[in-house]
Parts: sequence; C-alpha cells; structure tokens
Amino acid sequence: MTATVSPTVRLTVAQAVVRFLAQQWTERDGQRQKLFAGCFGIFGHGNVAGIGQALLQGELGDDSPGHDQHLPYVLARNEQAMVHTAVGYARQKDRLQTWACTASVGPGSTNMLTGAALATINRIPVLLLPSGTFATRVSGPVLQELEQPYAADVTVNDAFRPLSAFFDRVNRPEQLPSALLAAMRVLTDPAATGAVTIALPQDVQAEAFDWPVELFADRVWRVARPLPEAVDVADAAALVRSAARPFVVAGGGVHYSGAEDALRAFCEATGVPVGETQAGKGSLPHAHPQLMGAVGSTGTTASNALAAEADLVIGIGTRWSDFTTASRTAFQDKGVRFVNINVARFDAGKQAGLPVVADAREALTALTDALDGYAVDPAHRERQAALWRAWDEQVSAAYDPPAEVTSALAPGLLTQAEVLGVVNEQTDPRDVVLCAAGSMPGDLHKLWRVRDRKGYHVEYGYSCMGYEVPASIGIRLADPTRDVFAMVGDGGYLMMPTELVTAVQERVKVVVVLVQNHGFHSIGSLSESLGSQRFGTRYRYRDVRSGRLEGGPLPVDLAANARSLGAHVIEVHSRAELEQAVKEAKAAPADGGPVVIHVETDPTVHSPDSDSWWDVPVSAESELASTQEAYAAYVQHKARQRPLVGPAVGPAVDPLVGSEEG
Ligand SMILES: Cc1ncc(C[n+]2csc(CCOP(=O)(O)OP(=O)(O)O)c2C)c(N)n1
Ligand SMILES: [Mg+2]
Repeated sequence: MTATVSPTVRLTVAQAVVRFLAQQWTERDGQRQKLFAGCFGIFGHGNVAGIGQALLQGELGDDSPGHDQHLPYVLARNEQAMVHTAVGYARQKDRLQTWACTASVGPGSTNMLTGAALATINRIPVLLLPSGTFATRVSGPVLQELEQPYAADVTVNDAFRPLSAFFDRVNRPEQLPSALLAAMRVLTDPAATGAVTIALPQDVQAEAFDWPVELFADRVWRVARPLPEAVDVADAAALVRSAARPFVVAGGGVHYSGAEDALRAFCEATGVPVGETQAGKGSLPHAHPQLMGAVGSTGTTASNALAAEADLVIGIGTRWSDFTTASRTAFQDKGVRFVNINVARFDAGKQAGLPVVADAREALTALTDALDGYAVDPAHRERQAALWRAWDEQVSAAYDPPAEVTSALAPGLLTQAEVLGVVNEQTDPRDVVLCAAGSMPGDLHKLWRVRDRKGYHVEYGYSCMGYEVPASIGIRLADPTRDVFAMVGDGGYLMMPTELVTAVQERVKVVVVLVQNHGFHSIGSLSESLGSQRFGTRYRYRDVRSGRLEGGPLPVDLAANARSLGAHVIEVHSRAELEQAVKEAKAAPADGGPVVIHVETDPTVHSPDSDSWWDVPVSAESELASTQEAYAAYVQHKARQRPLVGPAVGPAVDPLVGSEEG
C-alpha cells in the first residue's frame, strides 16, 4: 500500500488566516452568504507585515468580478470604532455576516477592548485579530510590550479574555486550524456568539508553514434554528391558558431569528399585547393593535401599565436588562410568572422563568399552534387599545409641541422630541435610525414610530458613547438601499467623530443628526434626580472666581469640526429648516459621503414618560439637602423591587404570606 499524502500549500500564518476567512459562509433557511464582508484595520508594527502583507497579496492577486476571493480591506481611524462598524454591520445582517478587525501591537489592540465588550454584551458576532509581541521573545521587550514582572506570558491581549465569547492565542502555526474552526463555531452559534478573539503574535503572523489544502475549502456554517422541547411548549401553553393578563416582552432575539411574522401571528391569534426592549423595538410595526411600545425604565404608559398588572410575562429573545425590568419594579402582580423563549439557555433561565430554549420563530410558531382556540378576553383588547391611544396622543404632541412650549424656547432652539419627530416623519419607512447613549436612546425607545423590521438600531446593551458614527457606516455598508440616520449628542459626537473621515474615504452616505445641547442632558437629569445637582455634566468654562465648571459656554463649533473632517454640513435653526435639511440629506448622492445636520436643542424640555424607575444608588449619608431628599425617594422606590424568583410551573405562592393560592 502506498501512503497518501494530503496536498499542502505553503503560506504564512497571516496569509492562511486571510485565505481561510475568505472561504467561510453562513447558511440559514436555505440562503447562503459570505460570513466576512472584509477586514477593517489600522496598521502598525504587529500587523503591518503579517496580516497587512496577506491582505495586500489578496487584493493584488484578485481579478474575479465579485472580489470574493480575498478579504476587502477598509482603513478605519480608531480601533474601537472599527469594531463598532463591524457590529453595526452584523446587527443589520441579523448576525449572518460580519467583519474581521486587525490591530497593531499594544494600544492598537487594547483600543478594541471597548468594542469587544459591546459586541459580547449585545450578542453580536465580530472577529478580532489583535497583534501580539514576539512569541519567541528574542527581541523583547518590544515597543508597547506590557512586560509584567510576575508573569512572563501575560500580554495586553489577555485583557480580551473576559470580554470575548471565545479567545485563543496562536503561538505556533500548528495551532491555527483549530483556533480558526473554533472561532467560526462561536461566531455562527446564535446562543454563544459575541466578540471572538484570536491573538496573533507578530512573529507568528509572518512565519511560513505547509498547510493542508483542504483547510481552505469553502466551508458553510449553518446557523441553527433549534426546535423547542414539546414538553416546554405544552407547559408554556398551559401557563398562557391559565393567565388572565399575559404580556409579551419582545427582545433582540425576535429580530435575529426573523420571528416578526411569527410574533404577529401569535399576537393576532391570541390578543396578547407586546412591549419591546431597545433591541426588540420594531418587532411589531407601529400601529399594530397589539403593539404597546417600549417597556421598562424608558417605557410607554401603555406597556408599563400592562406589565405592572401582567400575571404571565412571555420574554422572547431578551436578556432582561435592568432597563427592561425597570430594575425589577415593572412587574407588580404578586403571582407573576415568566416564560422565556430564548436560543441561549443562559438568558432563558432568568426571572426563574420556564425556559423554552429554542429559536424564537420556531418556538412562537409551536406556541401559537398549541394555543389554538385561546384568546384574551375582548375587554383586555379594548383596554390595550385605549392605553395605546392615550400614549400615542402624547407622542404626537411631543413630535409637534404646542405654541406654549415652543414660544418659551430661546430663538433657534428646538425640543429634542421635536427633532426626533421631524426626522421620523421626513424619513422613509425603511430608513434606519441609530443611537447608543445620552438622552436620545430613552426618547427614541418611547417615541420613535418604527415602520420596518430593520428600521431601528439603538445599541443599549453597552450604551457606548461614540458608537453612532462608526456603526452608521456598518449599517449603510450592510444595506445601501436604506438611508441611515445616526442621532448623536454633542458628548457622543466628541467621543468618536473621527470615522466621518472613513465615511468620506469610502464614499459611504450616512446622515448624522448632531444634537447640540452643550453637555450631558441625560446624566445631568439623572444627577439632579439623585441629588447631585447636575455636577460636572455641562460643557462650561471653569469659572475663575468659584473655580467650578459653571462659567460661560465653550466656543466649540461642532459643525465646523464635522466640515473639517470632510462631511457636508447643514446647520439648522428652526423646525422648517430641519425638515428641509432632512429632505436635502435624503436627496444627497448615494456615494457622496457623510452628511451632518447640526441642530441645537433646549435640554430643559422633557419628553413624556411613564414615571418608571431605574435603580442607581443614592448616597445614604450626605451633607447636601438635595442628596438627602433623593435618598428618601430612593428608599421608597427600592421597596417596590421584586425578587422575581417564584417557580414558573406549579401552584402560585403568595410571596407576602408564603401560602399557596387557590
Ligand atoms: C463611553 C461612555 N462614557 C460614558 C458614558 C456615560 N454617559 C451616558 S450618557 C452620557 C452623556 C451623553 O451626552 P450627549 O451625547 O451630549 O447626550 P445628551 O445626554 O446630552 O443627550 C454619558 C457621559 C457612556 N455611556 N459611554
Ligand atoms: Mg449633549
């Protein structure tokens, strides 16, 4: 017998990484797409030679019409930002496609840490390739090497471990195939996905090796739709049938699974109303009779009234953040139980709920079937309609404030809700609104009328200032048929305006609505409510006499800043000018690069809300009367917090007396 030798190809580790990534596909519902649209990067020592050379070789060697034999390279301006861009892209693609991100040794790599945390918390797949110092250590300590006296093998890249859904470091070429395969498994696993990190020491990247040719064959990763267990569906259906006031909380999992139609069918058949988390907003279109809008701390009066009285809550694809539960005060029925439909067992087990571990679309379809013939009381539907009408009227009034509000504004200023209203009404239903931090995410959650399943993108897992501009580029790259409107506060803008330059370079049309209010409206209000008197939250000169940050406004011109970075800037000073600016932005050329609309708002006009709560601890001891008063209010709110640990299945236990009901 002659031994068969499998053919090999000689490549560097970096060339092997690039060639492998270019051959990965995902498949769901019979549709195939490339897993990686390309690679974002900023070069320095660590990746300029290894990964950089491999990307160049791919780009120069590729003459195929679709450019799909290599990874297209896009130069970003900040490593944190390029991860945000990749996240924006992957979320818009329902997690079926993403980007790789390459960074240089040291600060280039650690700049990606915030992006890694954001991706993992939001369960969004991104591949991070931080570069490392020498595996051989012969030339060490290298420029930018951490060099810890207590452990010679620790590098700054170890900081990615707690932030990543999967981490590996390739110190030998032989380790690469298993690292790559494990990385793809995690990226394409809907329950495990997040930031996936493969640290690549700079000498290893450039090292040559004979790889089995089959490593680079096209590889398809089927994104699973796990089916629910029949007993779980039966138990969930029994819980719904026994409930008088069931309520759905729709999370991001509804979108990622493409379960919107299944949710609509469930709601229409049963009459169960729906509250939405930030990631789940748009699960039902605006004006659907069962849509009660945002739930939780930034919720609508309609959703929060129904949440408070619900005796059964069905969470779908939600991780139950404190904003969703109003820090465990949203659900006040003493026997409330939870059913959690979630592809991740980790999230399905929260609130001591009945875990239905499954794809959201599959589980909803099975539950709708199991509930055949069931519907809520007609009076419950009427109550939903009345609650929604009352809230929606408040939204209309906030979108178009009455003269007594507008006449009190200083000339040239608008209210924030008015800005959101104008953008909502002047954009197309398919356009995407985007935000992450400040006071706008809460207002958008409550007020924005979503008309398309992919029309709303607020990153509120990490709520990271600076996400907006880079993520808007990712969304636009993912779907050039939609205009993207990034709503950015002045604080958020100042954190990461730099990617406007990347948008210019790539001729990517994004519209940034820069809402200038000279500081942190959000944290200012929070500070005031906690007794801290807006301390340190306004952008002001330090006053020479008091030594405090309470002098005049700073002579900062963010419109000029955006212009200097290459954006087309429109400055507006009235509602009519804003309407015109949105029209102009929409009419701007599709490949004309970024448009920035600069608008000033009055941060003292608040949007309507539902008197919900968010738990932020107040100083228990203070010399300030404002803090003492806030602490007294805090203690009262704390008393409304519920443990939410009652078992979902079995007789209800009255937590107040500990006796069984009925
Ligand atoms: C990177 C980062 N740092 C700090 C915070 C805490 N934070 C949340 S909102 C906010 C202020 C945002 O200011 P701006 O963007 O102007 O929005 P506004 O509050 O004025 O609406 C801060 C500092 C954060 N979310 N992200
Ligand atoms: Mg601000």
